[in-house]
Amino acid sequence: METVACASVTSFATTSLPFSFLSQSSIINLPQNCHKSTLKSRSPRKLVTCASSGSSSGSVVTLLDYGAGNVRSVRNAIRYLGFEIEDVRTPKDILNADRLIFPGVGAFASAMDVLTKTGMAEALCTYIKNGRPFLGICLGLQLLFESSEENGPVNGLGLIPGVVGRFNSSNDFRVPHIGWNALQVAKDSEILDDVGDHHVYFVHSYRAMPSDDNKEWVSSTCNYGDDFIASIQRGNVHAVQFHPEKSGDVGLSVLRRFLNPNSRGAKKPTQGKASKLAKRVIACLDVRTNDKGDLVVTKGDQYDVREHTKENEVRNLGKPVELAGQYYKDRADEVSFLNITGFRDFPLGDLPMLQVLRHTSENVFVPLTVGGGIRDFTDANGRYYSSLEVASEYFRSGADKISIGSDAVYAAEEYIKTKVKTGKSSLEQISNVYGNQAVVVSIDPRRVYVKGPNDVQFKTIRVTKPGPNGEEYAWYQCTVNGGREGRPIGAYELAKVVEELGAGEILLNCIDCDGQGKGFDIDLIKLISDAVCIPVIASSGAGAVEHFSEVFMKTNASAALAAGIFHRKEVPVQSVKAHLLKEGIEVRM
Ligand code: 1PR
Repeated sequence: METVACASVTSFATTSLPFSFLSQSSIINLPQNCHKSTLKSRSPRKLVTCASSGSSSGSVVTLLDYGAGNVRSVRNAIRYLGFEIEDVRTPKDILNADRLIFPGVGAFASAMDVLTKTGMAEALCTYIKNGRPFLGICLGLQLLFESSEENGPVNGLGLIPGVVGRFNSSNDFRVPHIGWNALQVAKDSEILDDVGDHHVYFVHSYRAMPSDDNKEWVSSTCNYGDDFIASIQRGNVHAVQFHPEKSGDVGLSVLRRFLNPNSRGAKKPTQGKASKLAKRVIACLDVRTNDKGDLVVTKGDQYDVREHTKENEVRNLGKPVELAGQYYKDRADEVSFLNITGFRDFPLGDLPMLQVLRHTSENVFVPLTVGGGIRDFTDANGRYYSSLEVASEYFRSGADKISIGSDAVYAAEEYIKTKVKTGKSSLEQISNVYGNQAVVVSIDPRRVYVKGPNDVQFKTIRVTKPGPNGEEYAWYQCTVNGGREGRPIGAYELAKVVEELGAGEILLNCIDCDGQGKGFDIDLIKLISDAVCIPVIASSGAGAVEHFSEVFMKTNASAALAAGIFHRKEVPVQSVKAHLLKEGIEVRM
């Protein structure tokens, strides 16, 4: 049994004197006034302390989920590690926790609002000042600081000096910062012992910066344009900007070391060589119901997913949950599910797809994206569902990002016509509530050759390989409904507009290349990845490991996605990564 010293502390944030609190292992001084970052004095204030024997329920962890978004992944990871979860319902539950995890989700201002109104903010401050075992994740780290510029300035809990600011998207650094990056460990913090030189998964647009005022807190930094704070630790109080629950086995070990300090084993020897943001390799599962009614992973040739046989059945390449689990083991950096008939079937009626997400997220600890059918919908009974409700259900079922196809095309067309941001499109609504890092726009363009650059009103490019009639130019026409209908908008125009409307990432397919195995459409990927400041995922056409190095060397793509070669087991994810590493392209191993 652990012995916990608890401190009864007088009110928070009213005087400018700093005070101290006792933790299990140390006395920590904190600035008492949350808004005075200039405080330098560290003279300890008298505390009334009482010894208590705590942590009788060793396998229970208290989770602070204030209902703003998806914390399913954190729950799944905790359960996977063999711990039970007790949810915080009242501020008292925080004060009584033996071990508290706070996976902050959503926007800074709304989180602070909820915490303040419910009395949780005060309880959190008391809990943390008492040095009780705490792990904040992502926004759960940022909220500990004095304030944030996100839709602000907005005051935070004020426990750590510093302001949370937005990444600067100049200097070629794409915002949001999405992907697997390296840590520079500043001080021994047992929960990071297995991270070593491995990559961990980040997804955020705001970050806290290290300074003289907060250096006692900083346990690691990460470089993305600037050095920002990747984790903090003082005594039992930990917080991480990255997502341990999405960082594969390394991330699970961070959680394990926090949850079970008594079993912290020896530091594992460092094997990785992480130094910067890695290029991502993504496995994509196109999912649909086949003619027998089973949900299967399928794969098309230029979006045609039917076998060319007498039966003309839907090609069946396996079961979604099994394949996703396999790709996780193979070290895919993300897994995407595209519900390819979502445009005609209402996804909330498509419960098997939600089940797929629920089951996958129980054992797959890398980011999961789901797309297909995200739009407003009125069912047969006249019940209206907003796209936000559809997306929320996907998030609740375990998705980390949702991907919008057809509906984003309609929204972009409308915006180009009216020049008015209504805030009502699915893209805007979901991005406003969940943040743009949670919204991918999937583009399904088809190459259209033209003779000259001015033959169409859309952006054309000089193609590397001329068209069938010797055409030297092409534009990329967006399609909807799984490539069935061409629209009067180009991929370039769409990409620019959806970035403005709140997309955090672009999944760039190409119908011409899909399933062909002849390589990515480098012309298209270069065009789009040079046009926007958000990350672009190159998709369609991978047939060999060399196609991955080609796309990363010749374009600014942040990730490359493939389907057919992985499903048919022609090229395993690991071989792609080994090849990229050999070519000097940093990947997560
Ligand atoms: O329009 O919001 O309902 O979303 C539908 C989603 O389903 C879109 O993301 C769209 O790309 C996808 N989709 C629709 N029909 C198909 C089809 O194949 N008939 N799949 C489809 C698109 C494209 C890729 C594929 C790569 C890599 N799949 O993601 O996985 O091309 O394949 P490869 O490596 O084998 O070449 P909405």
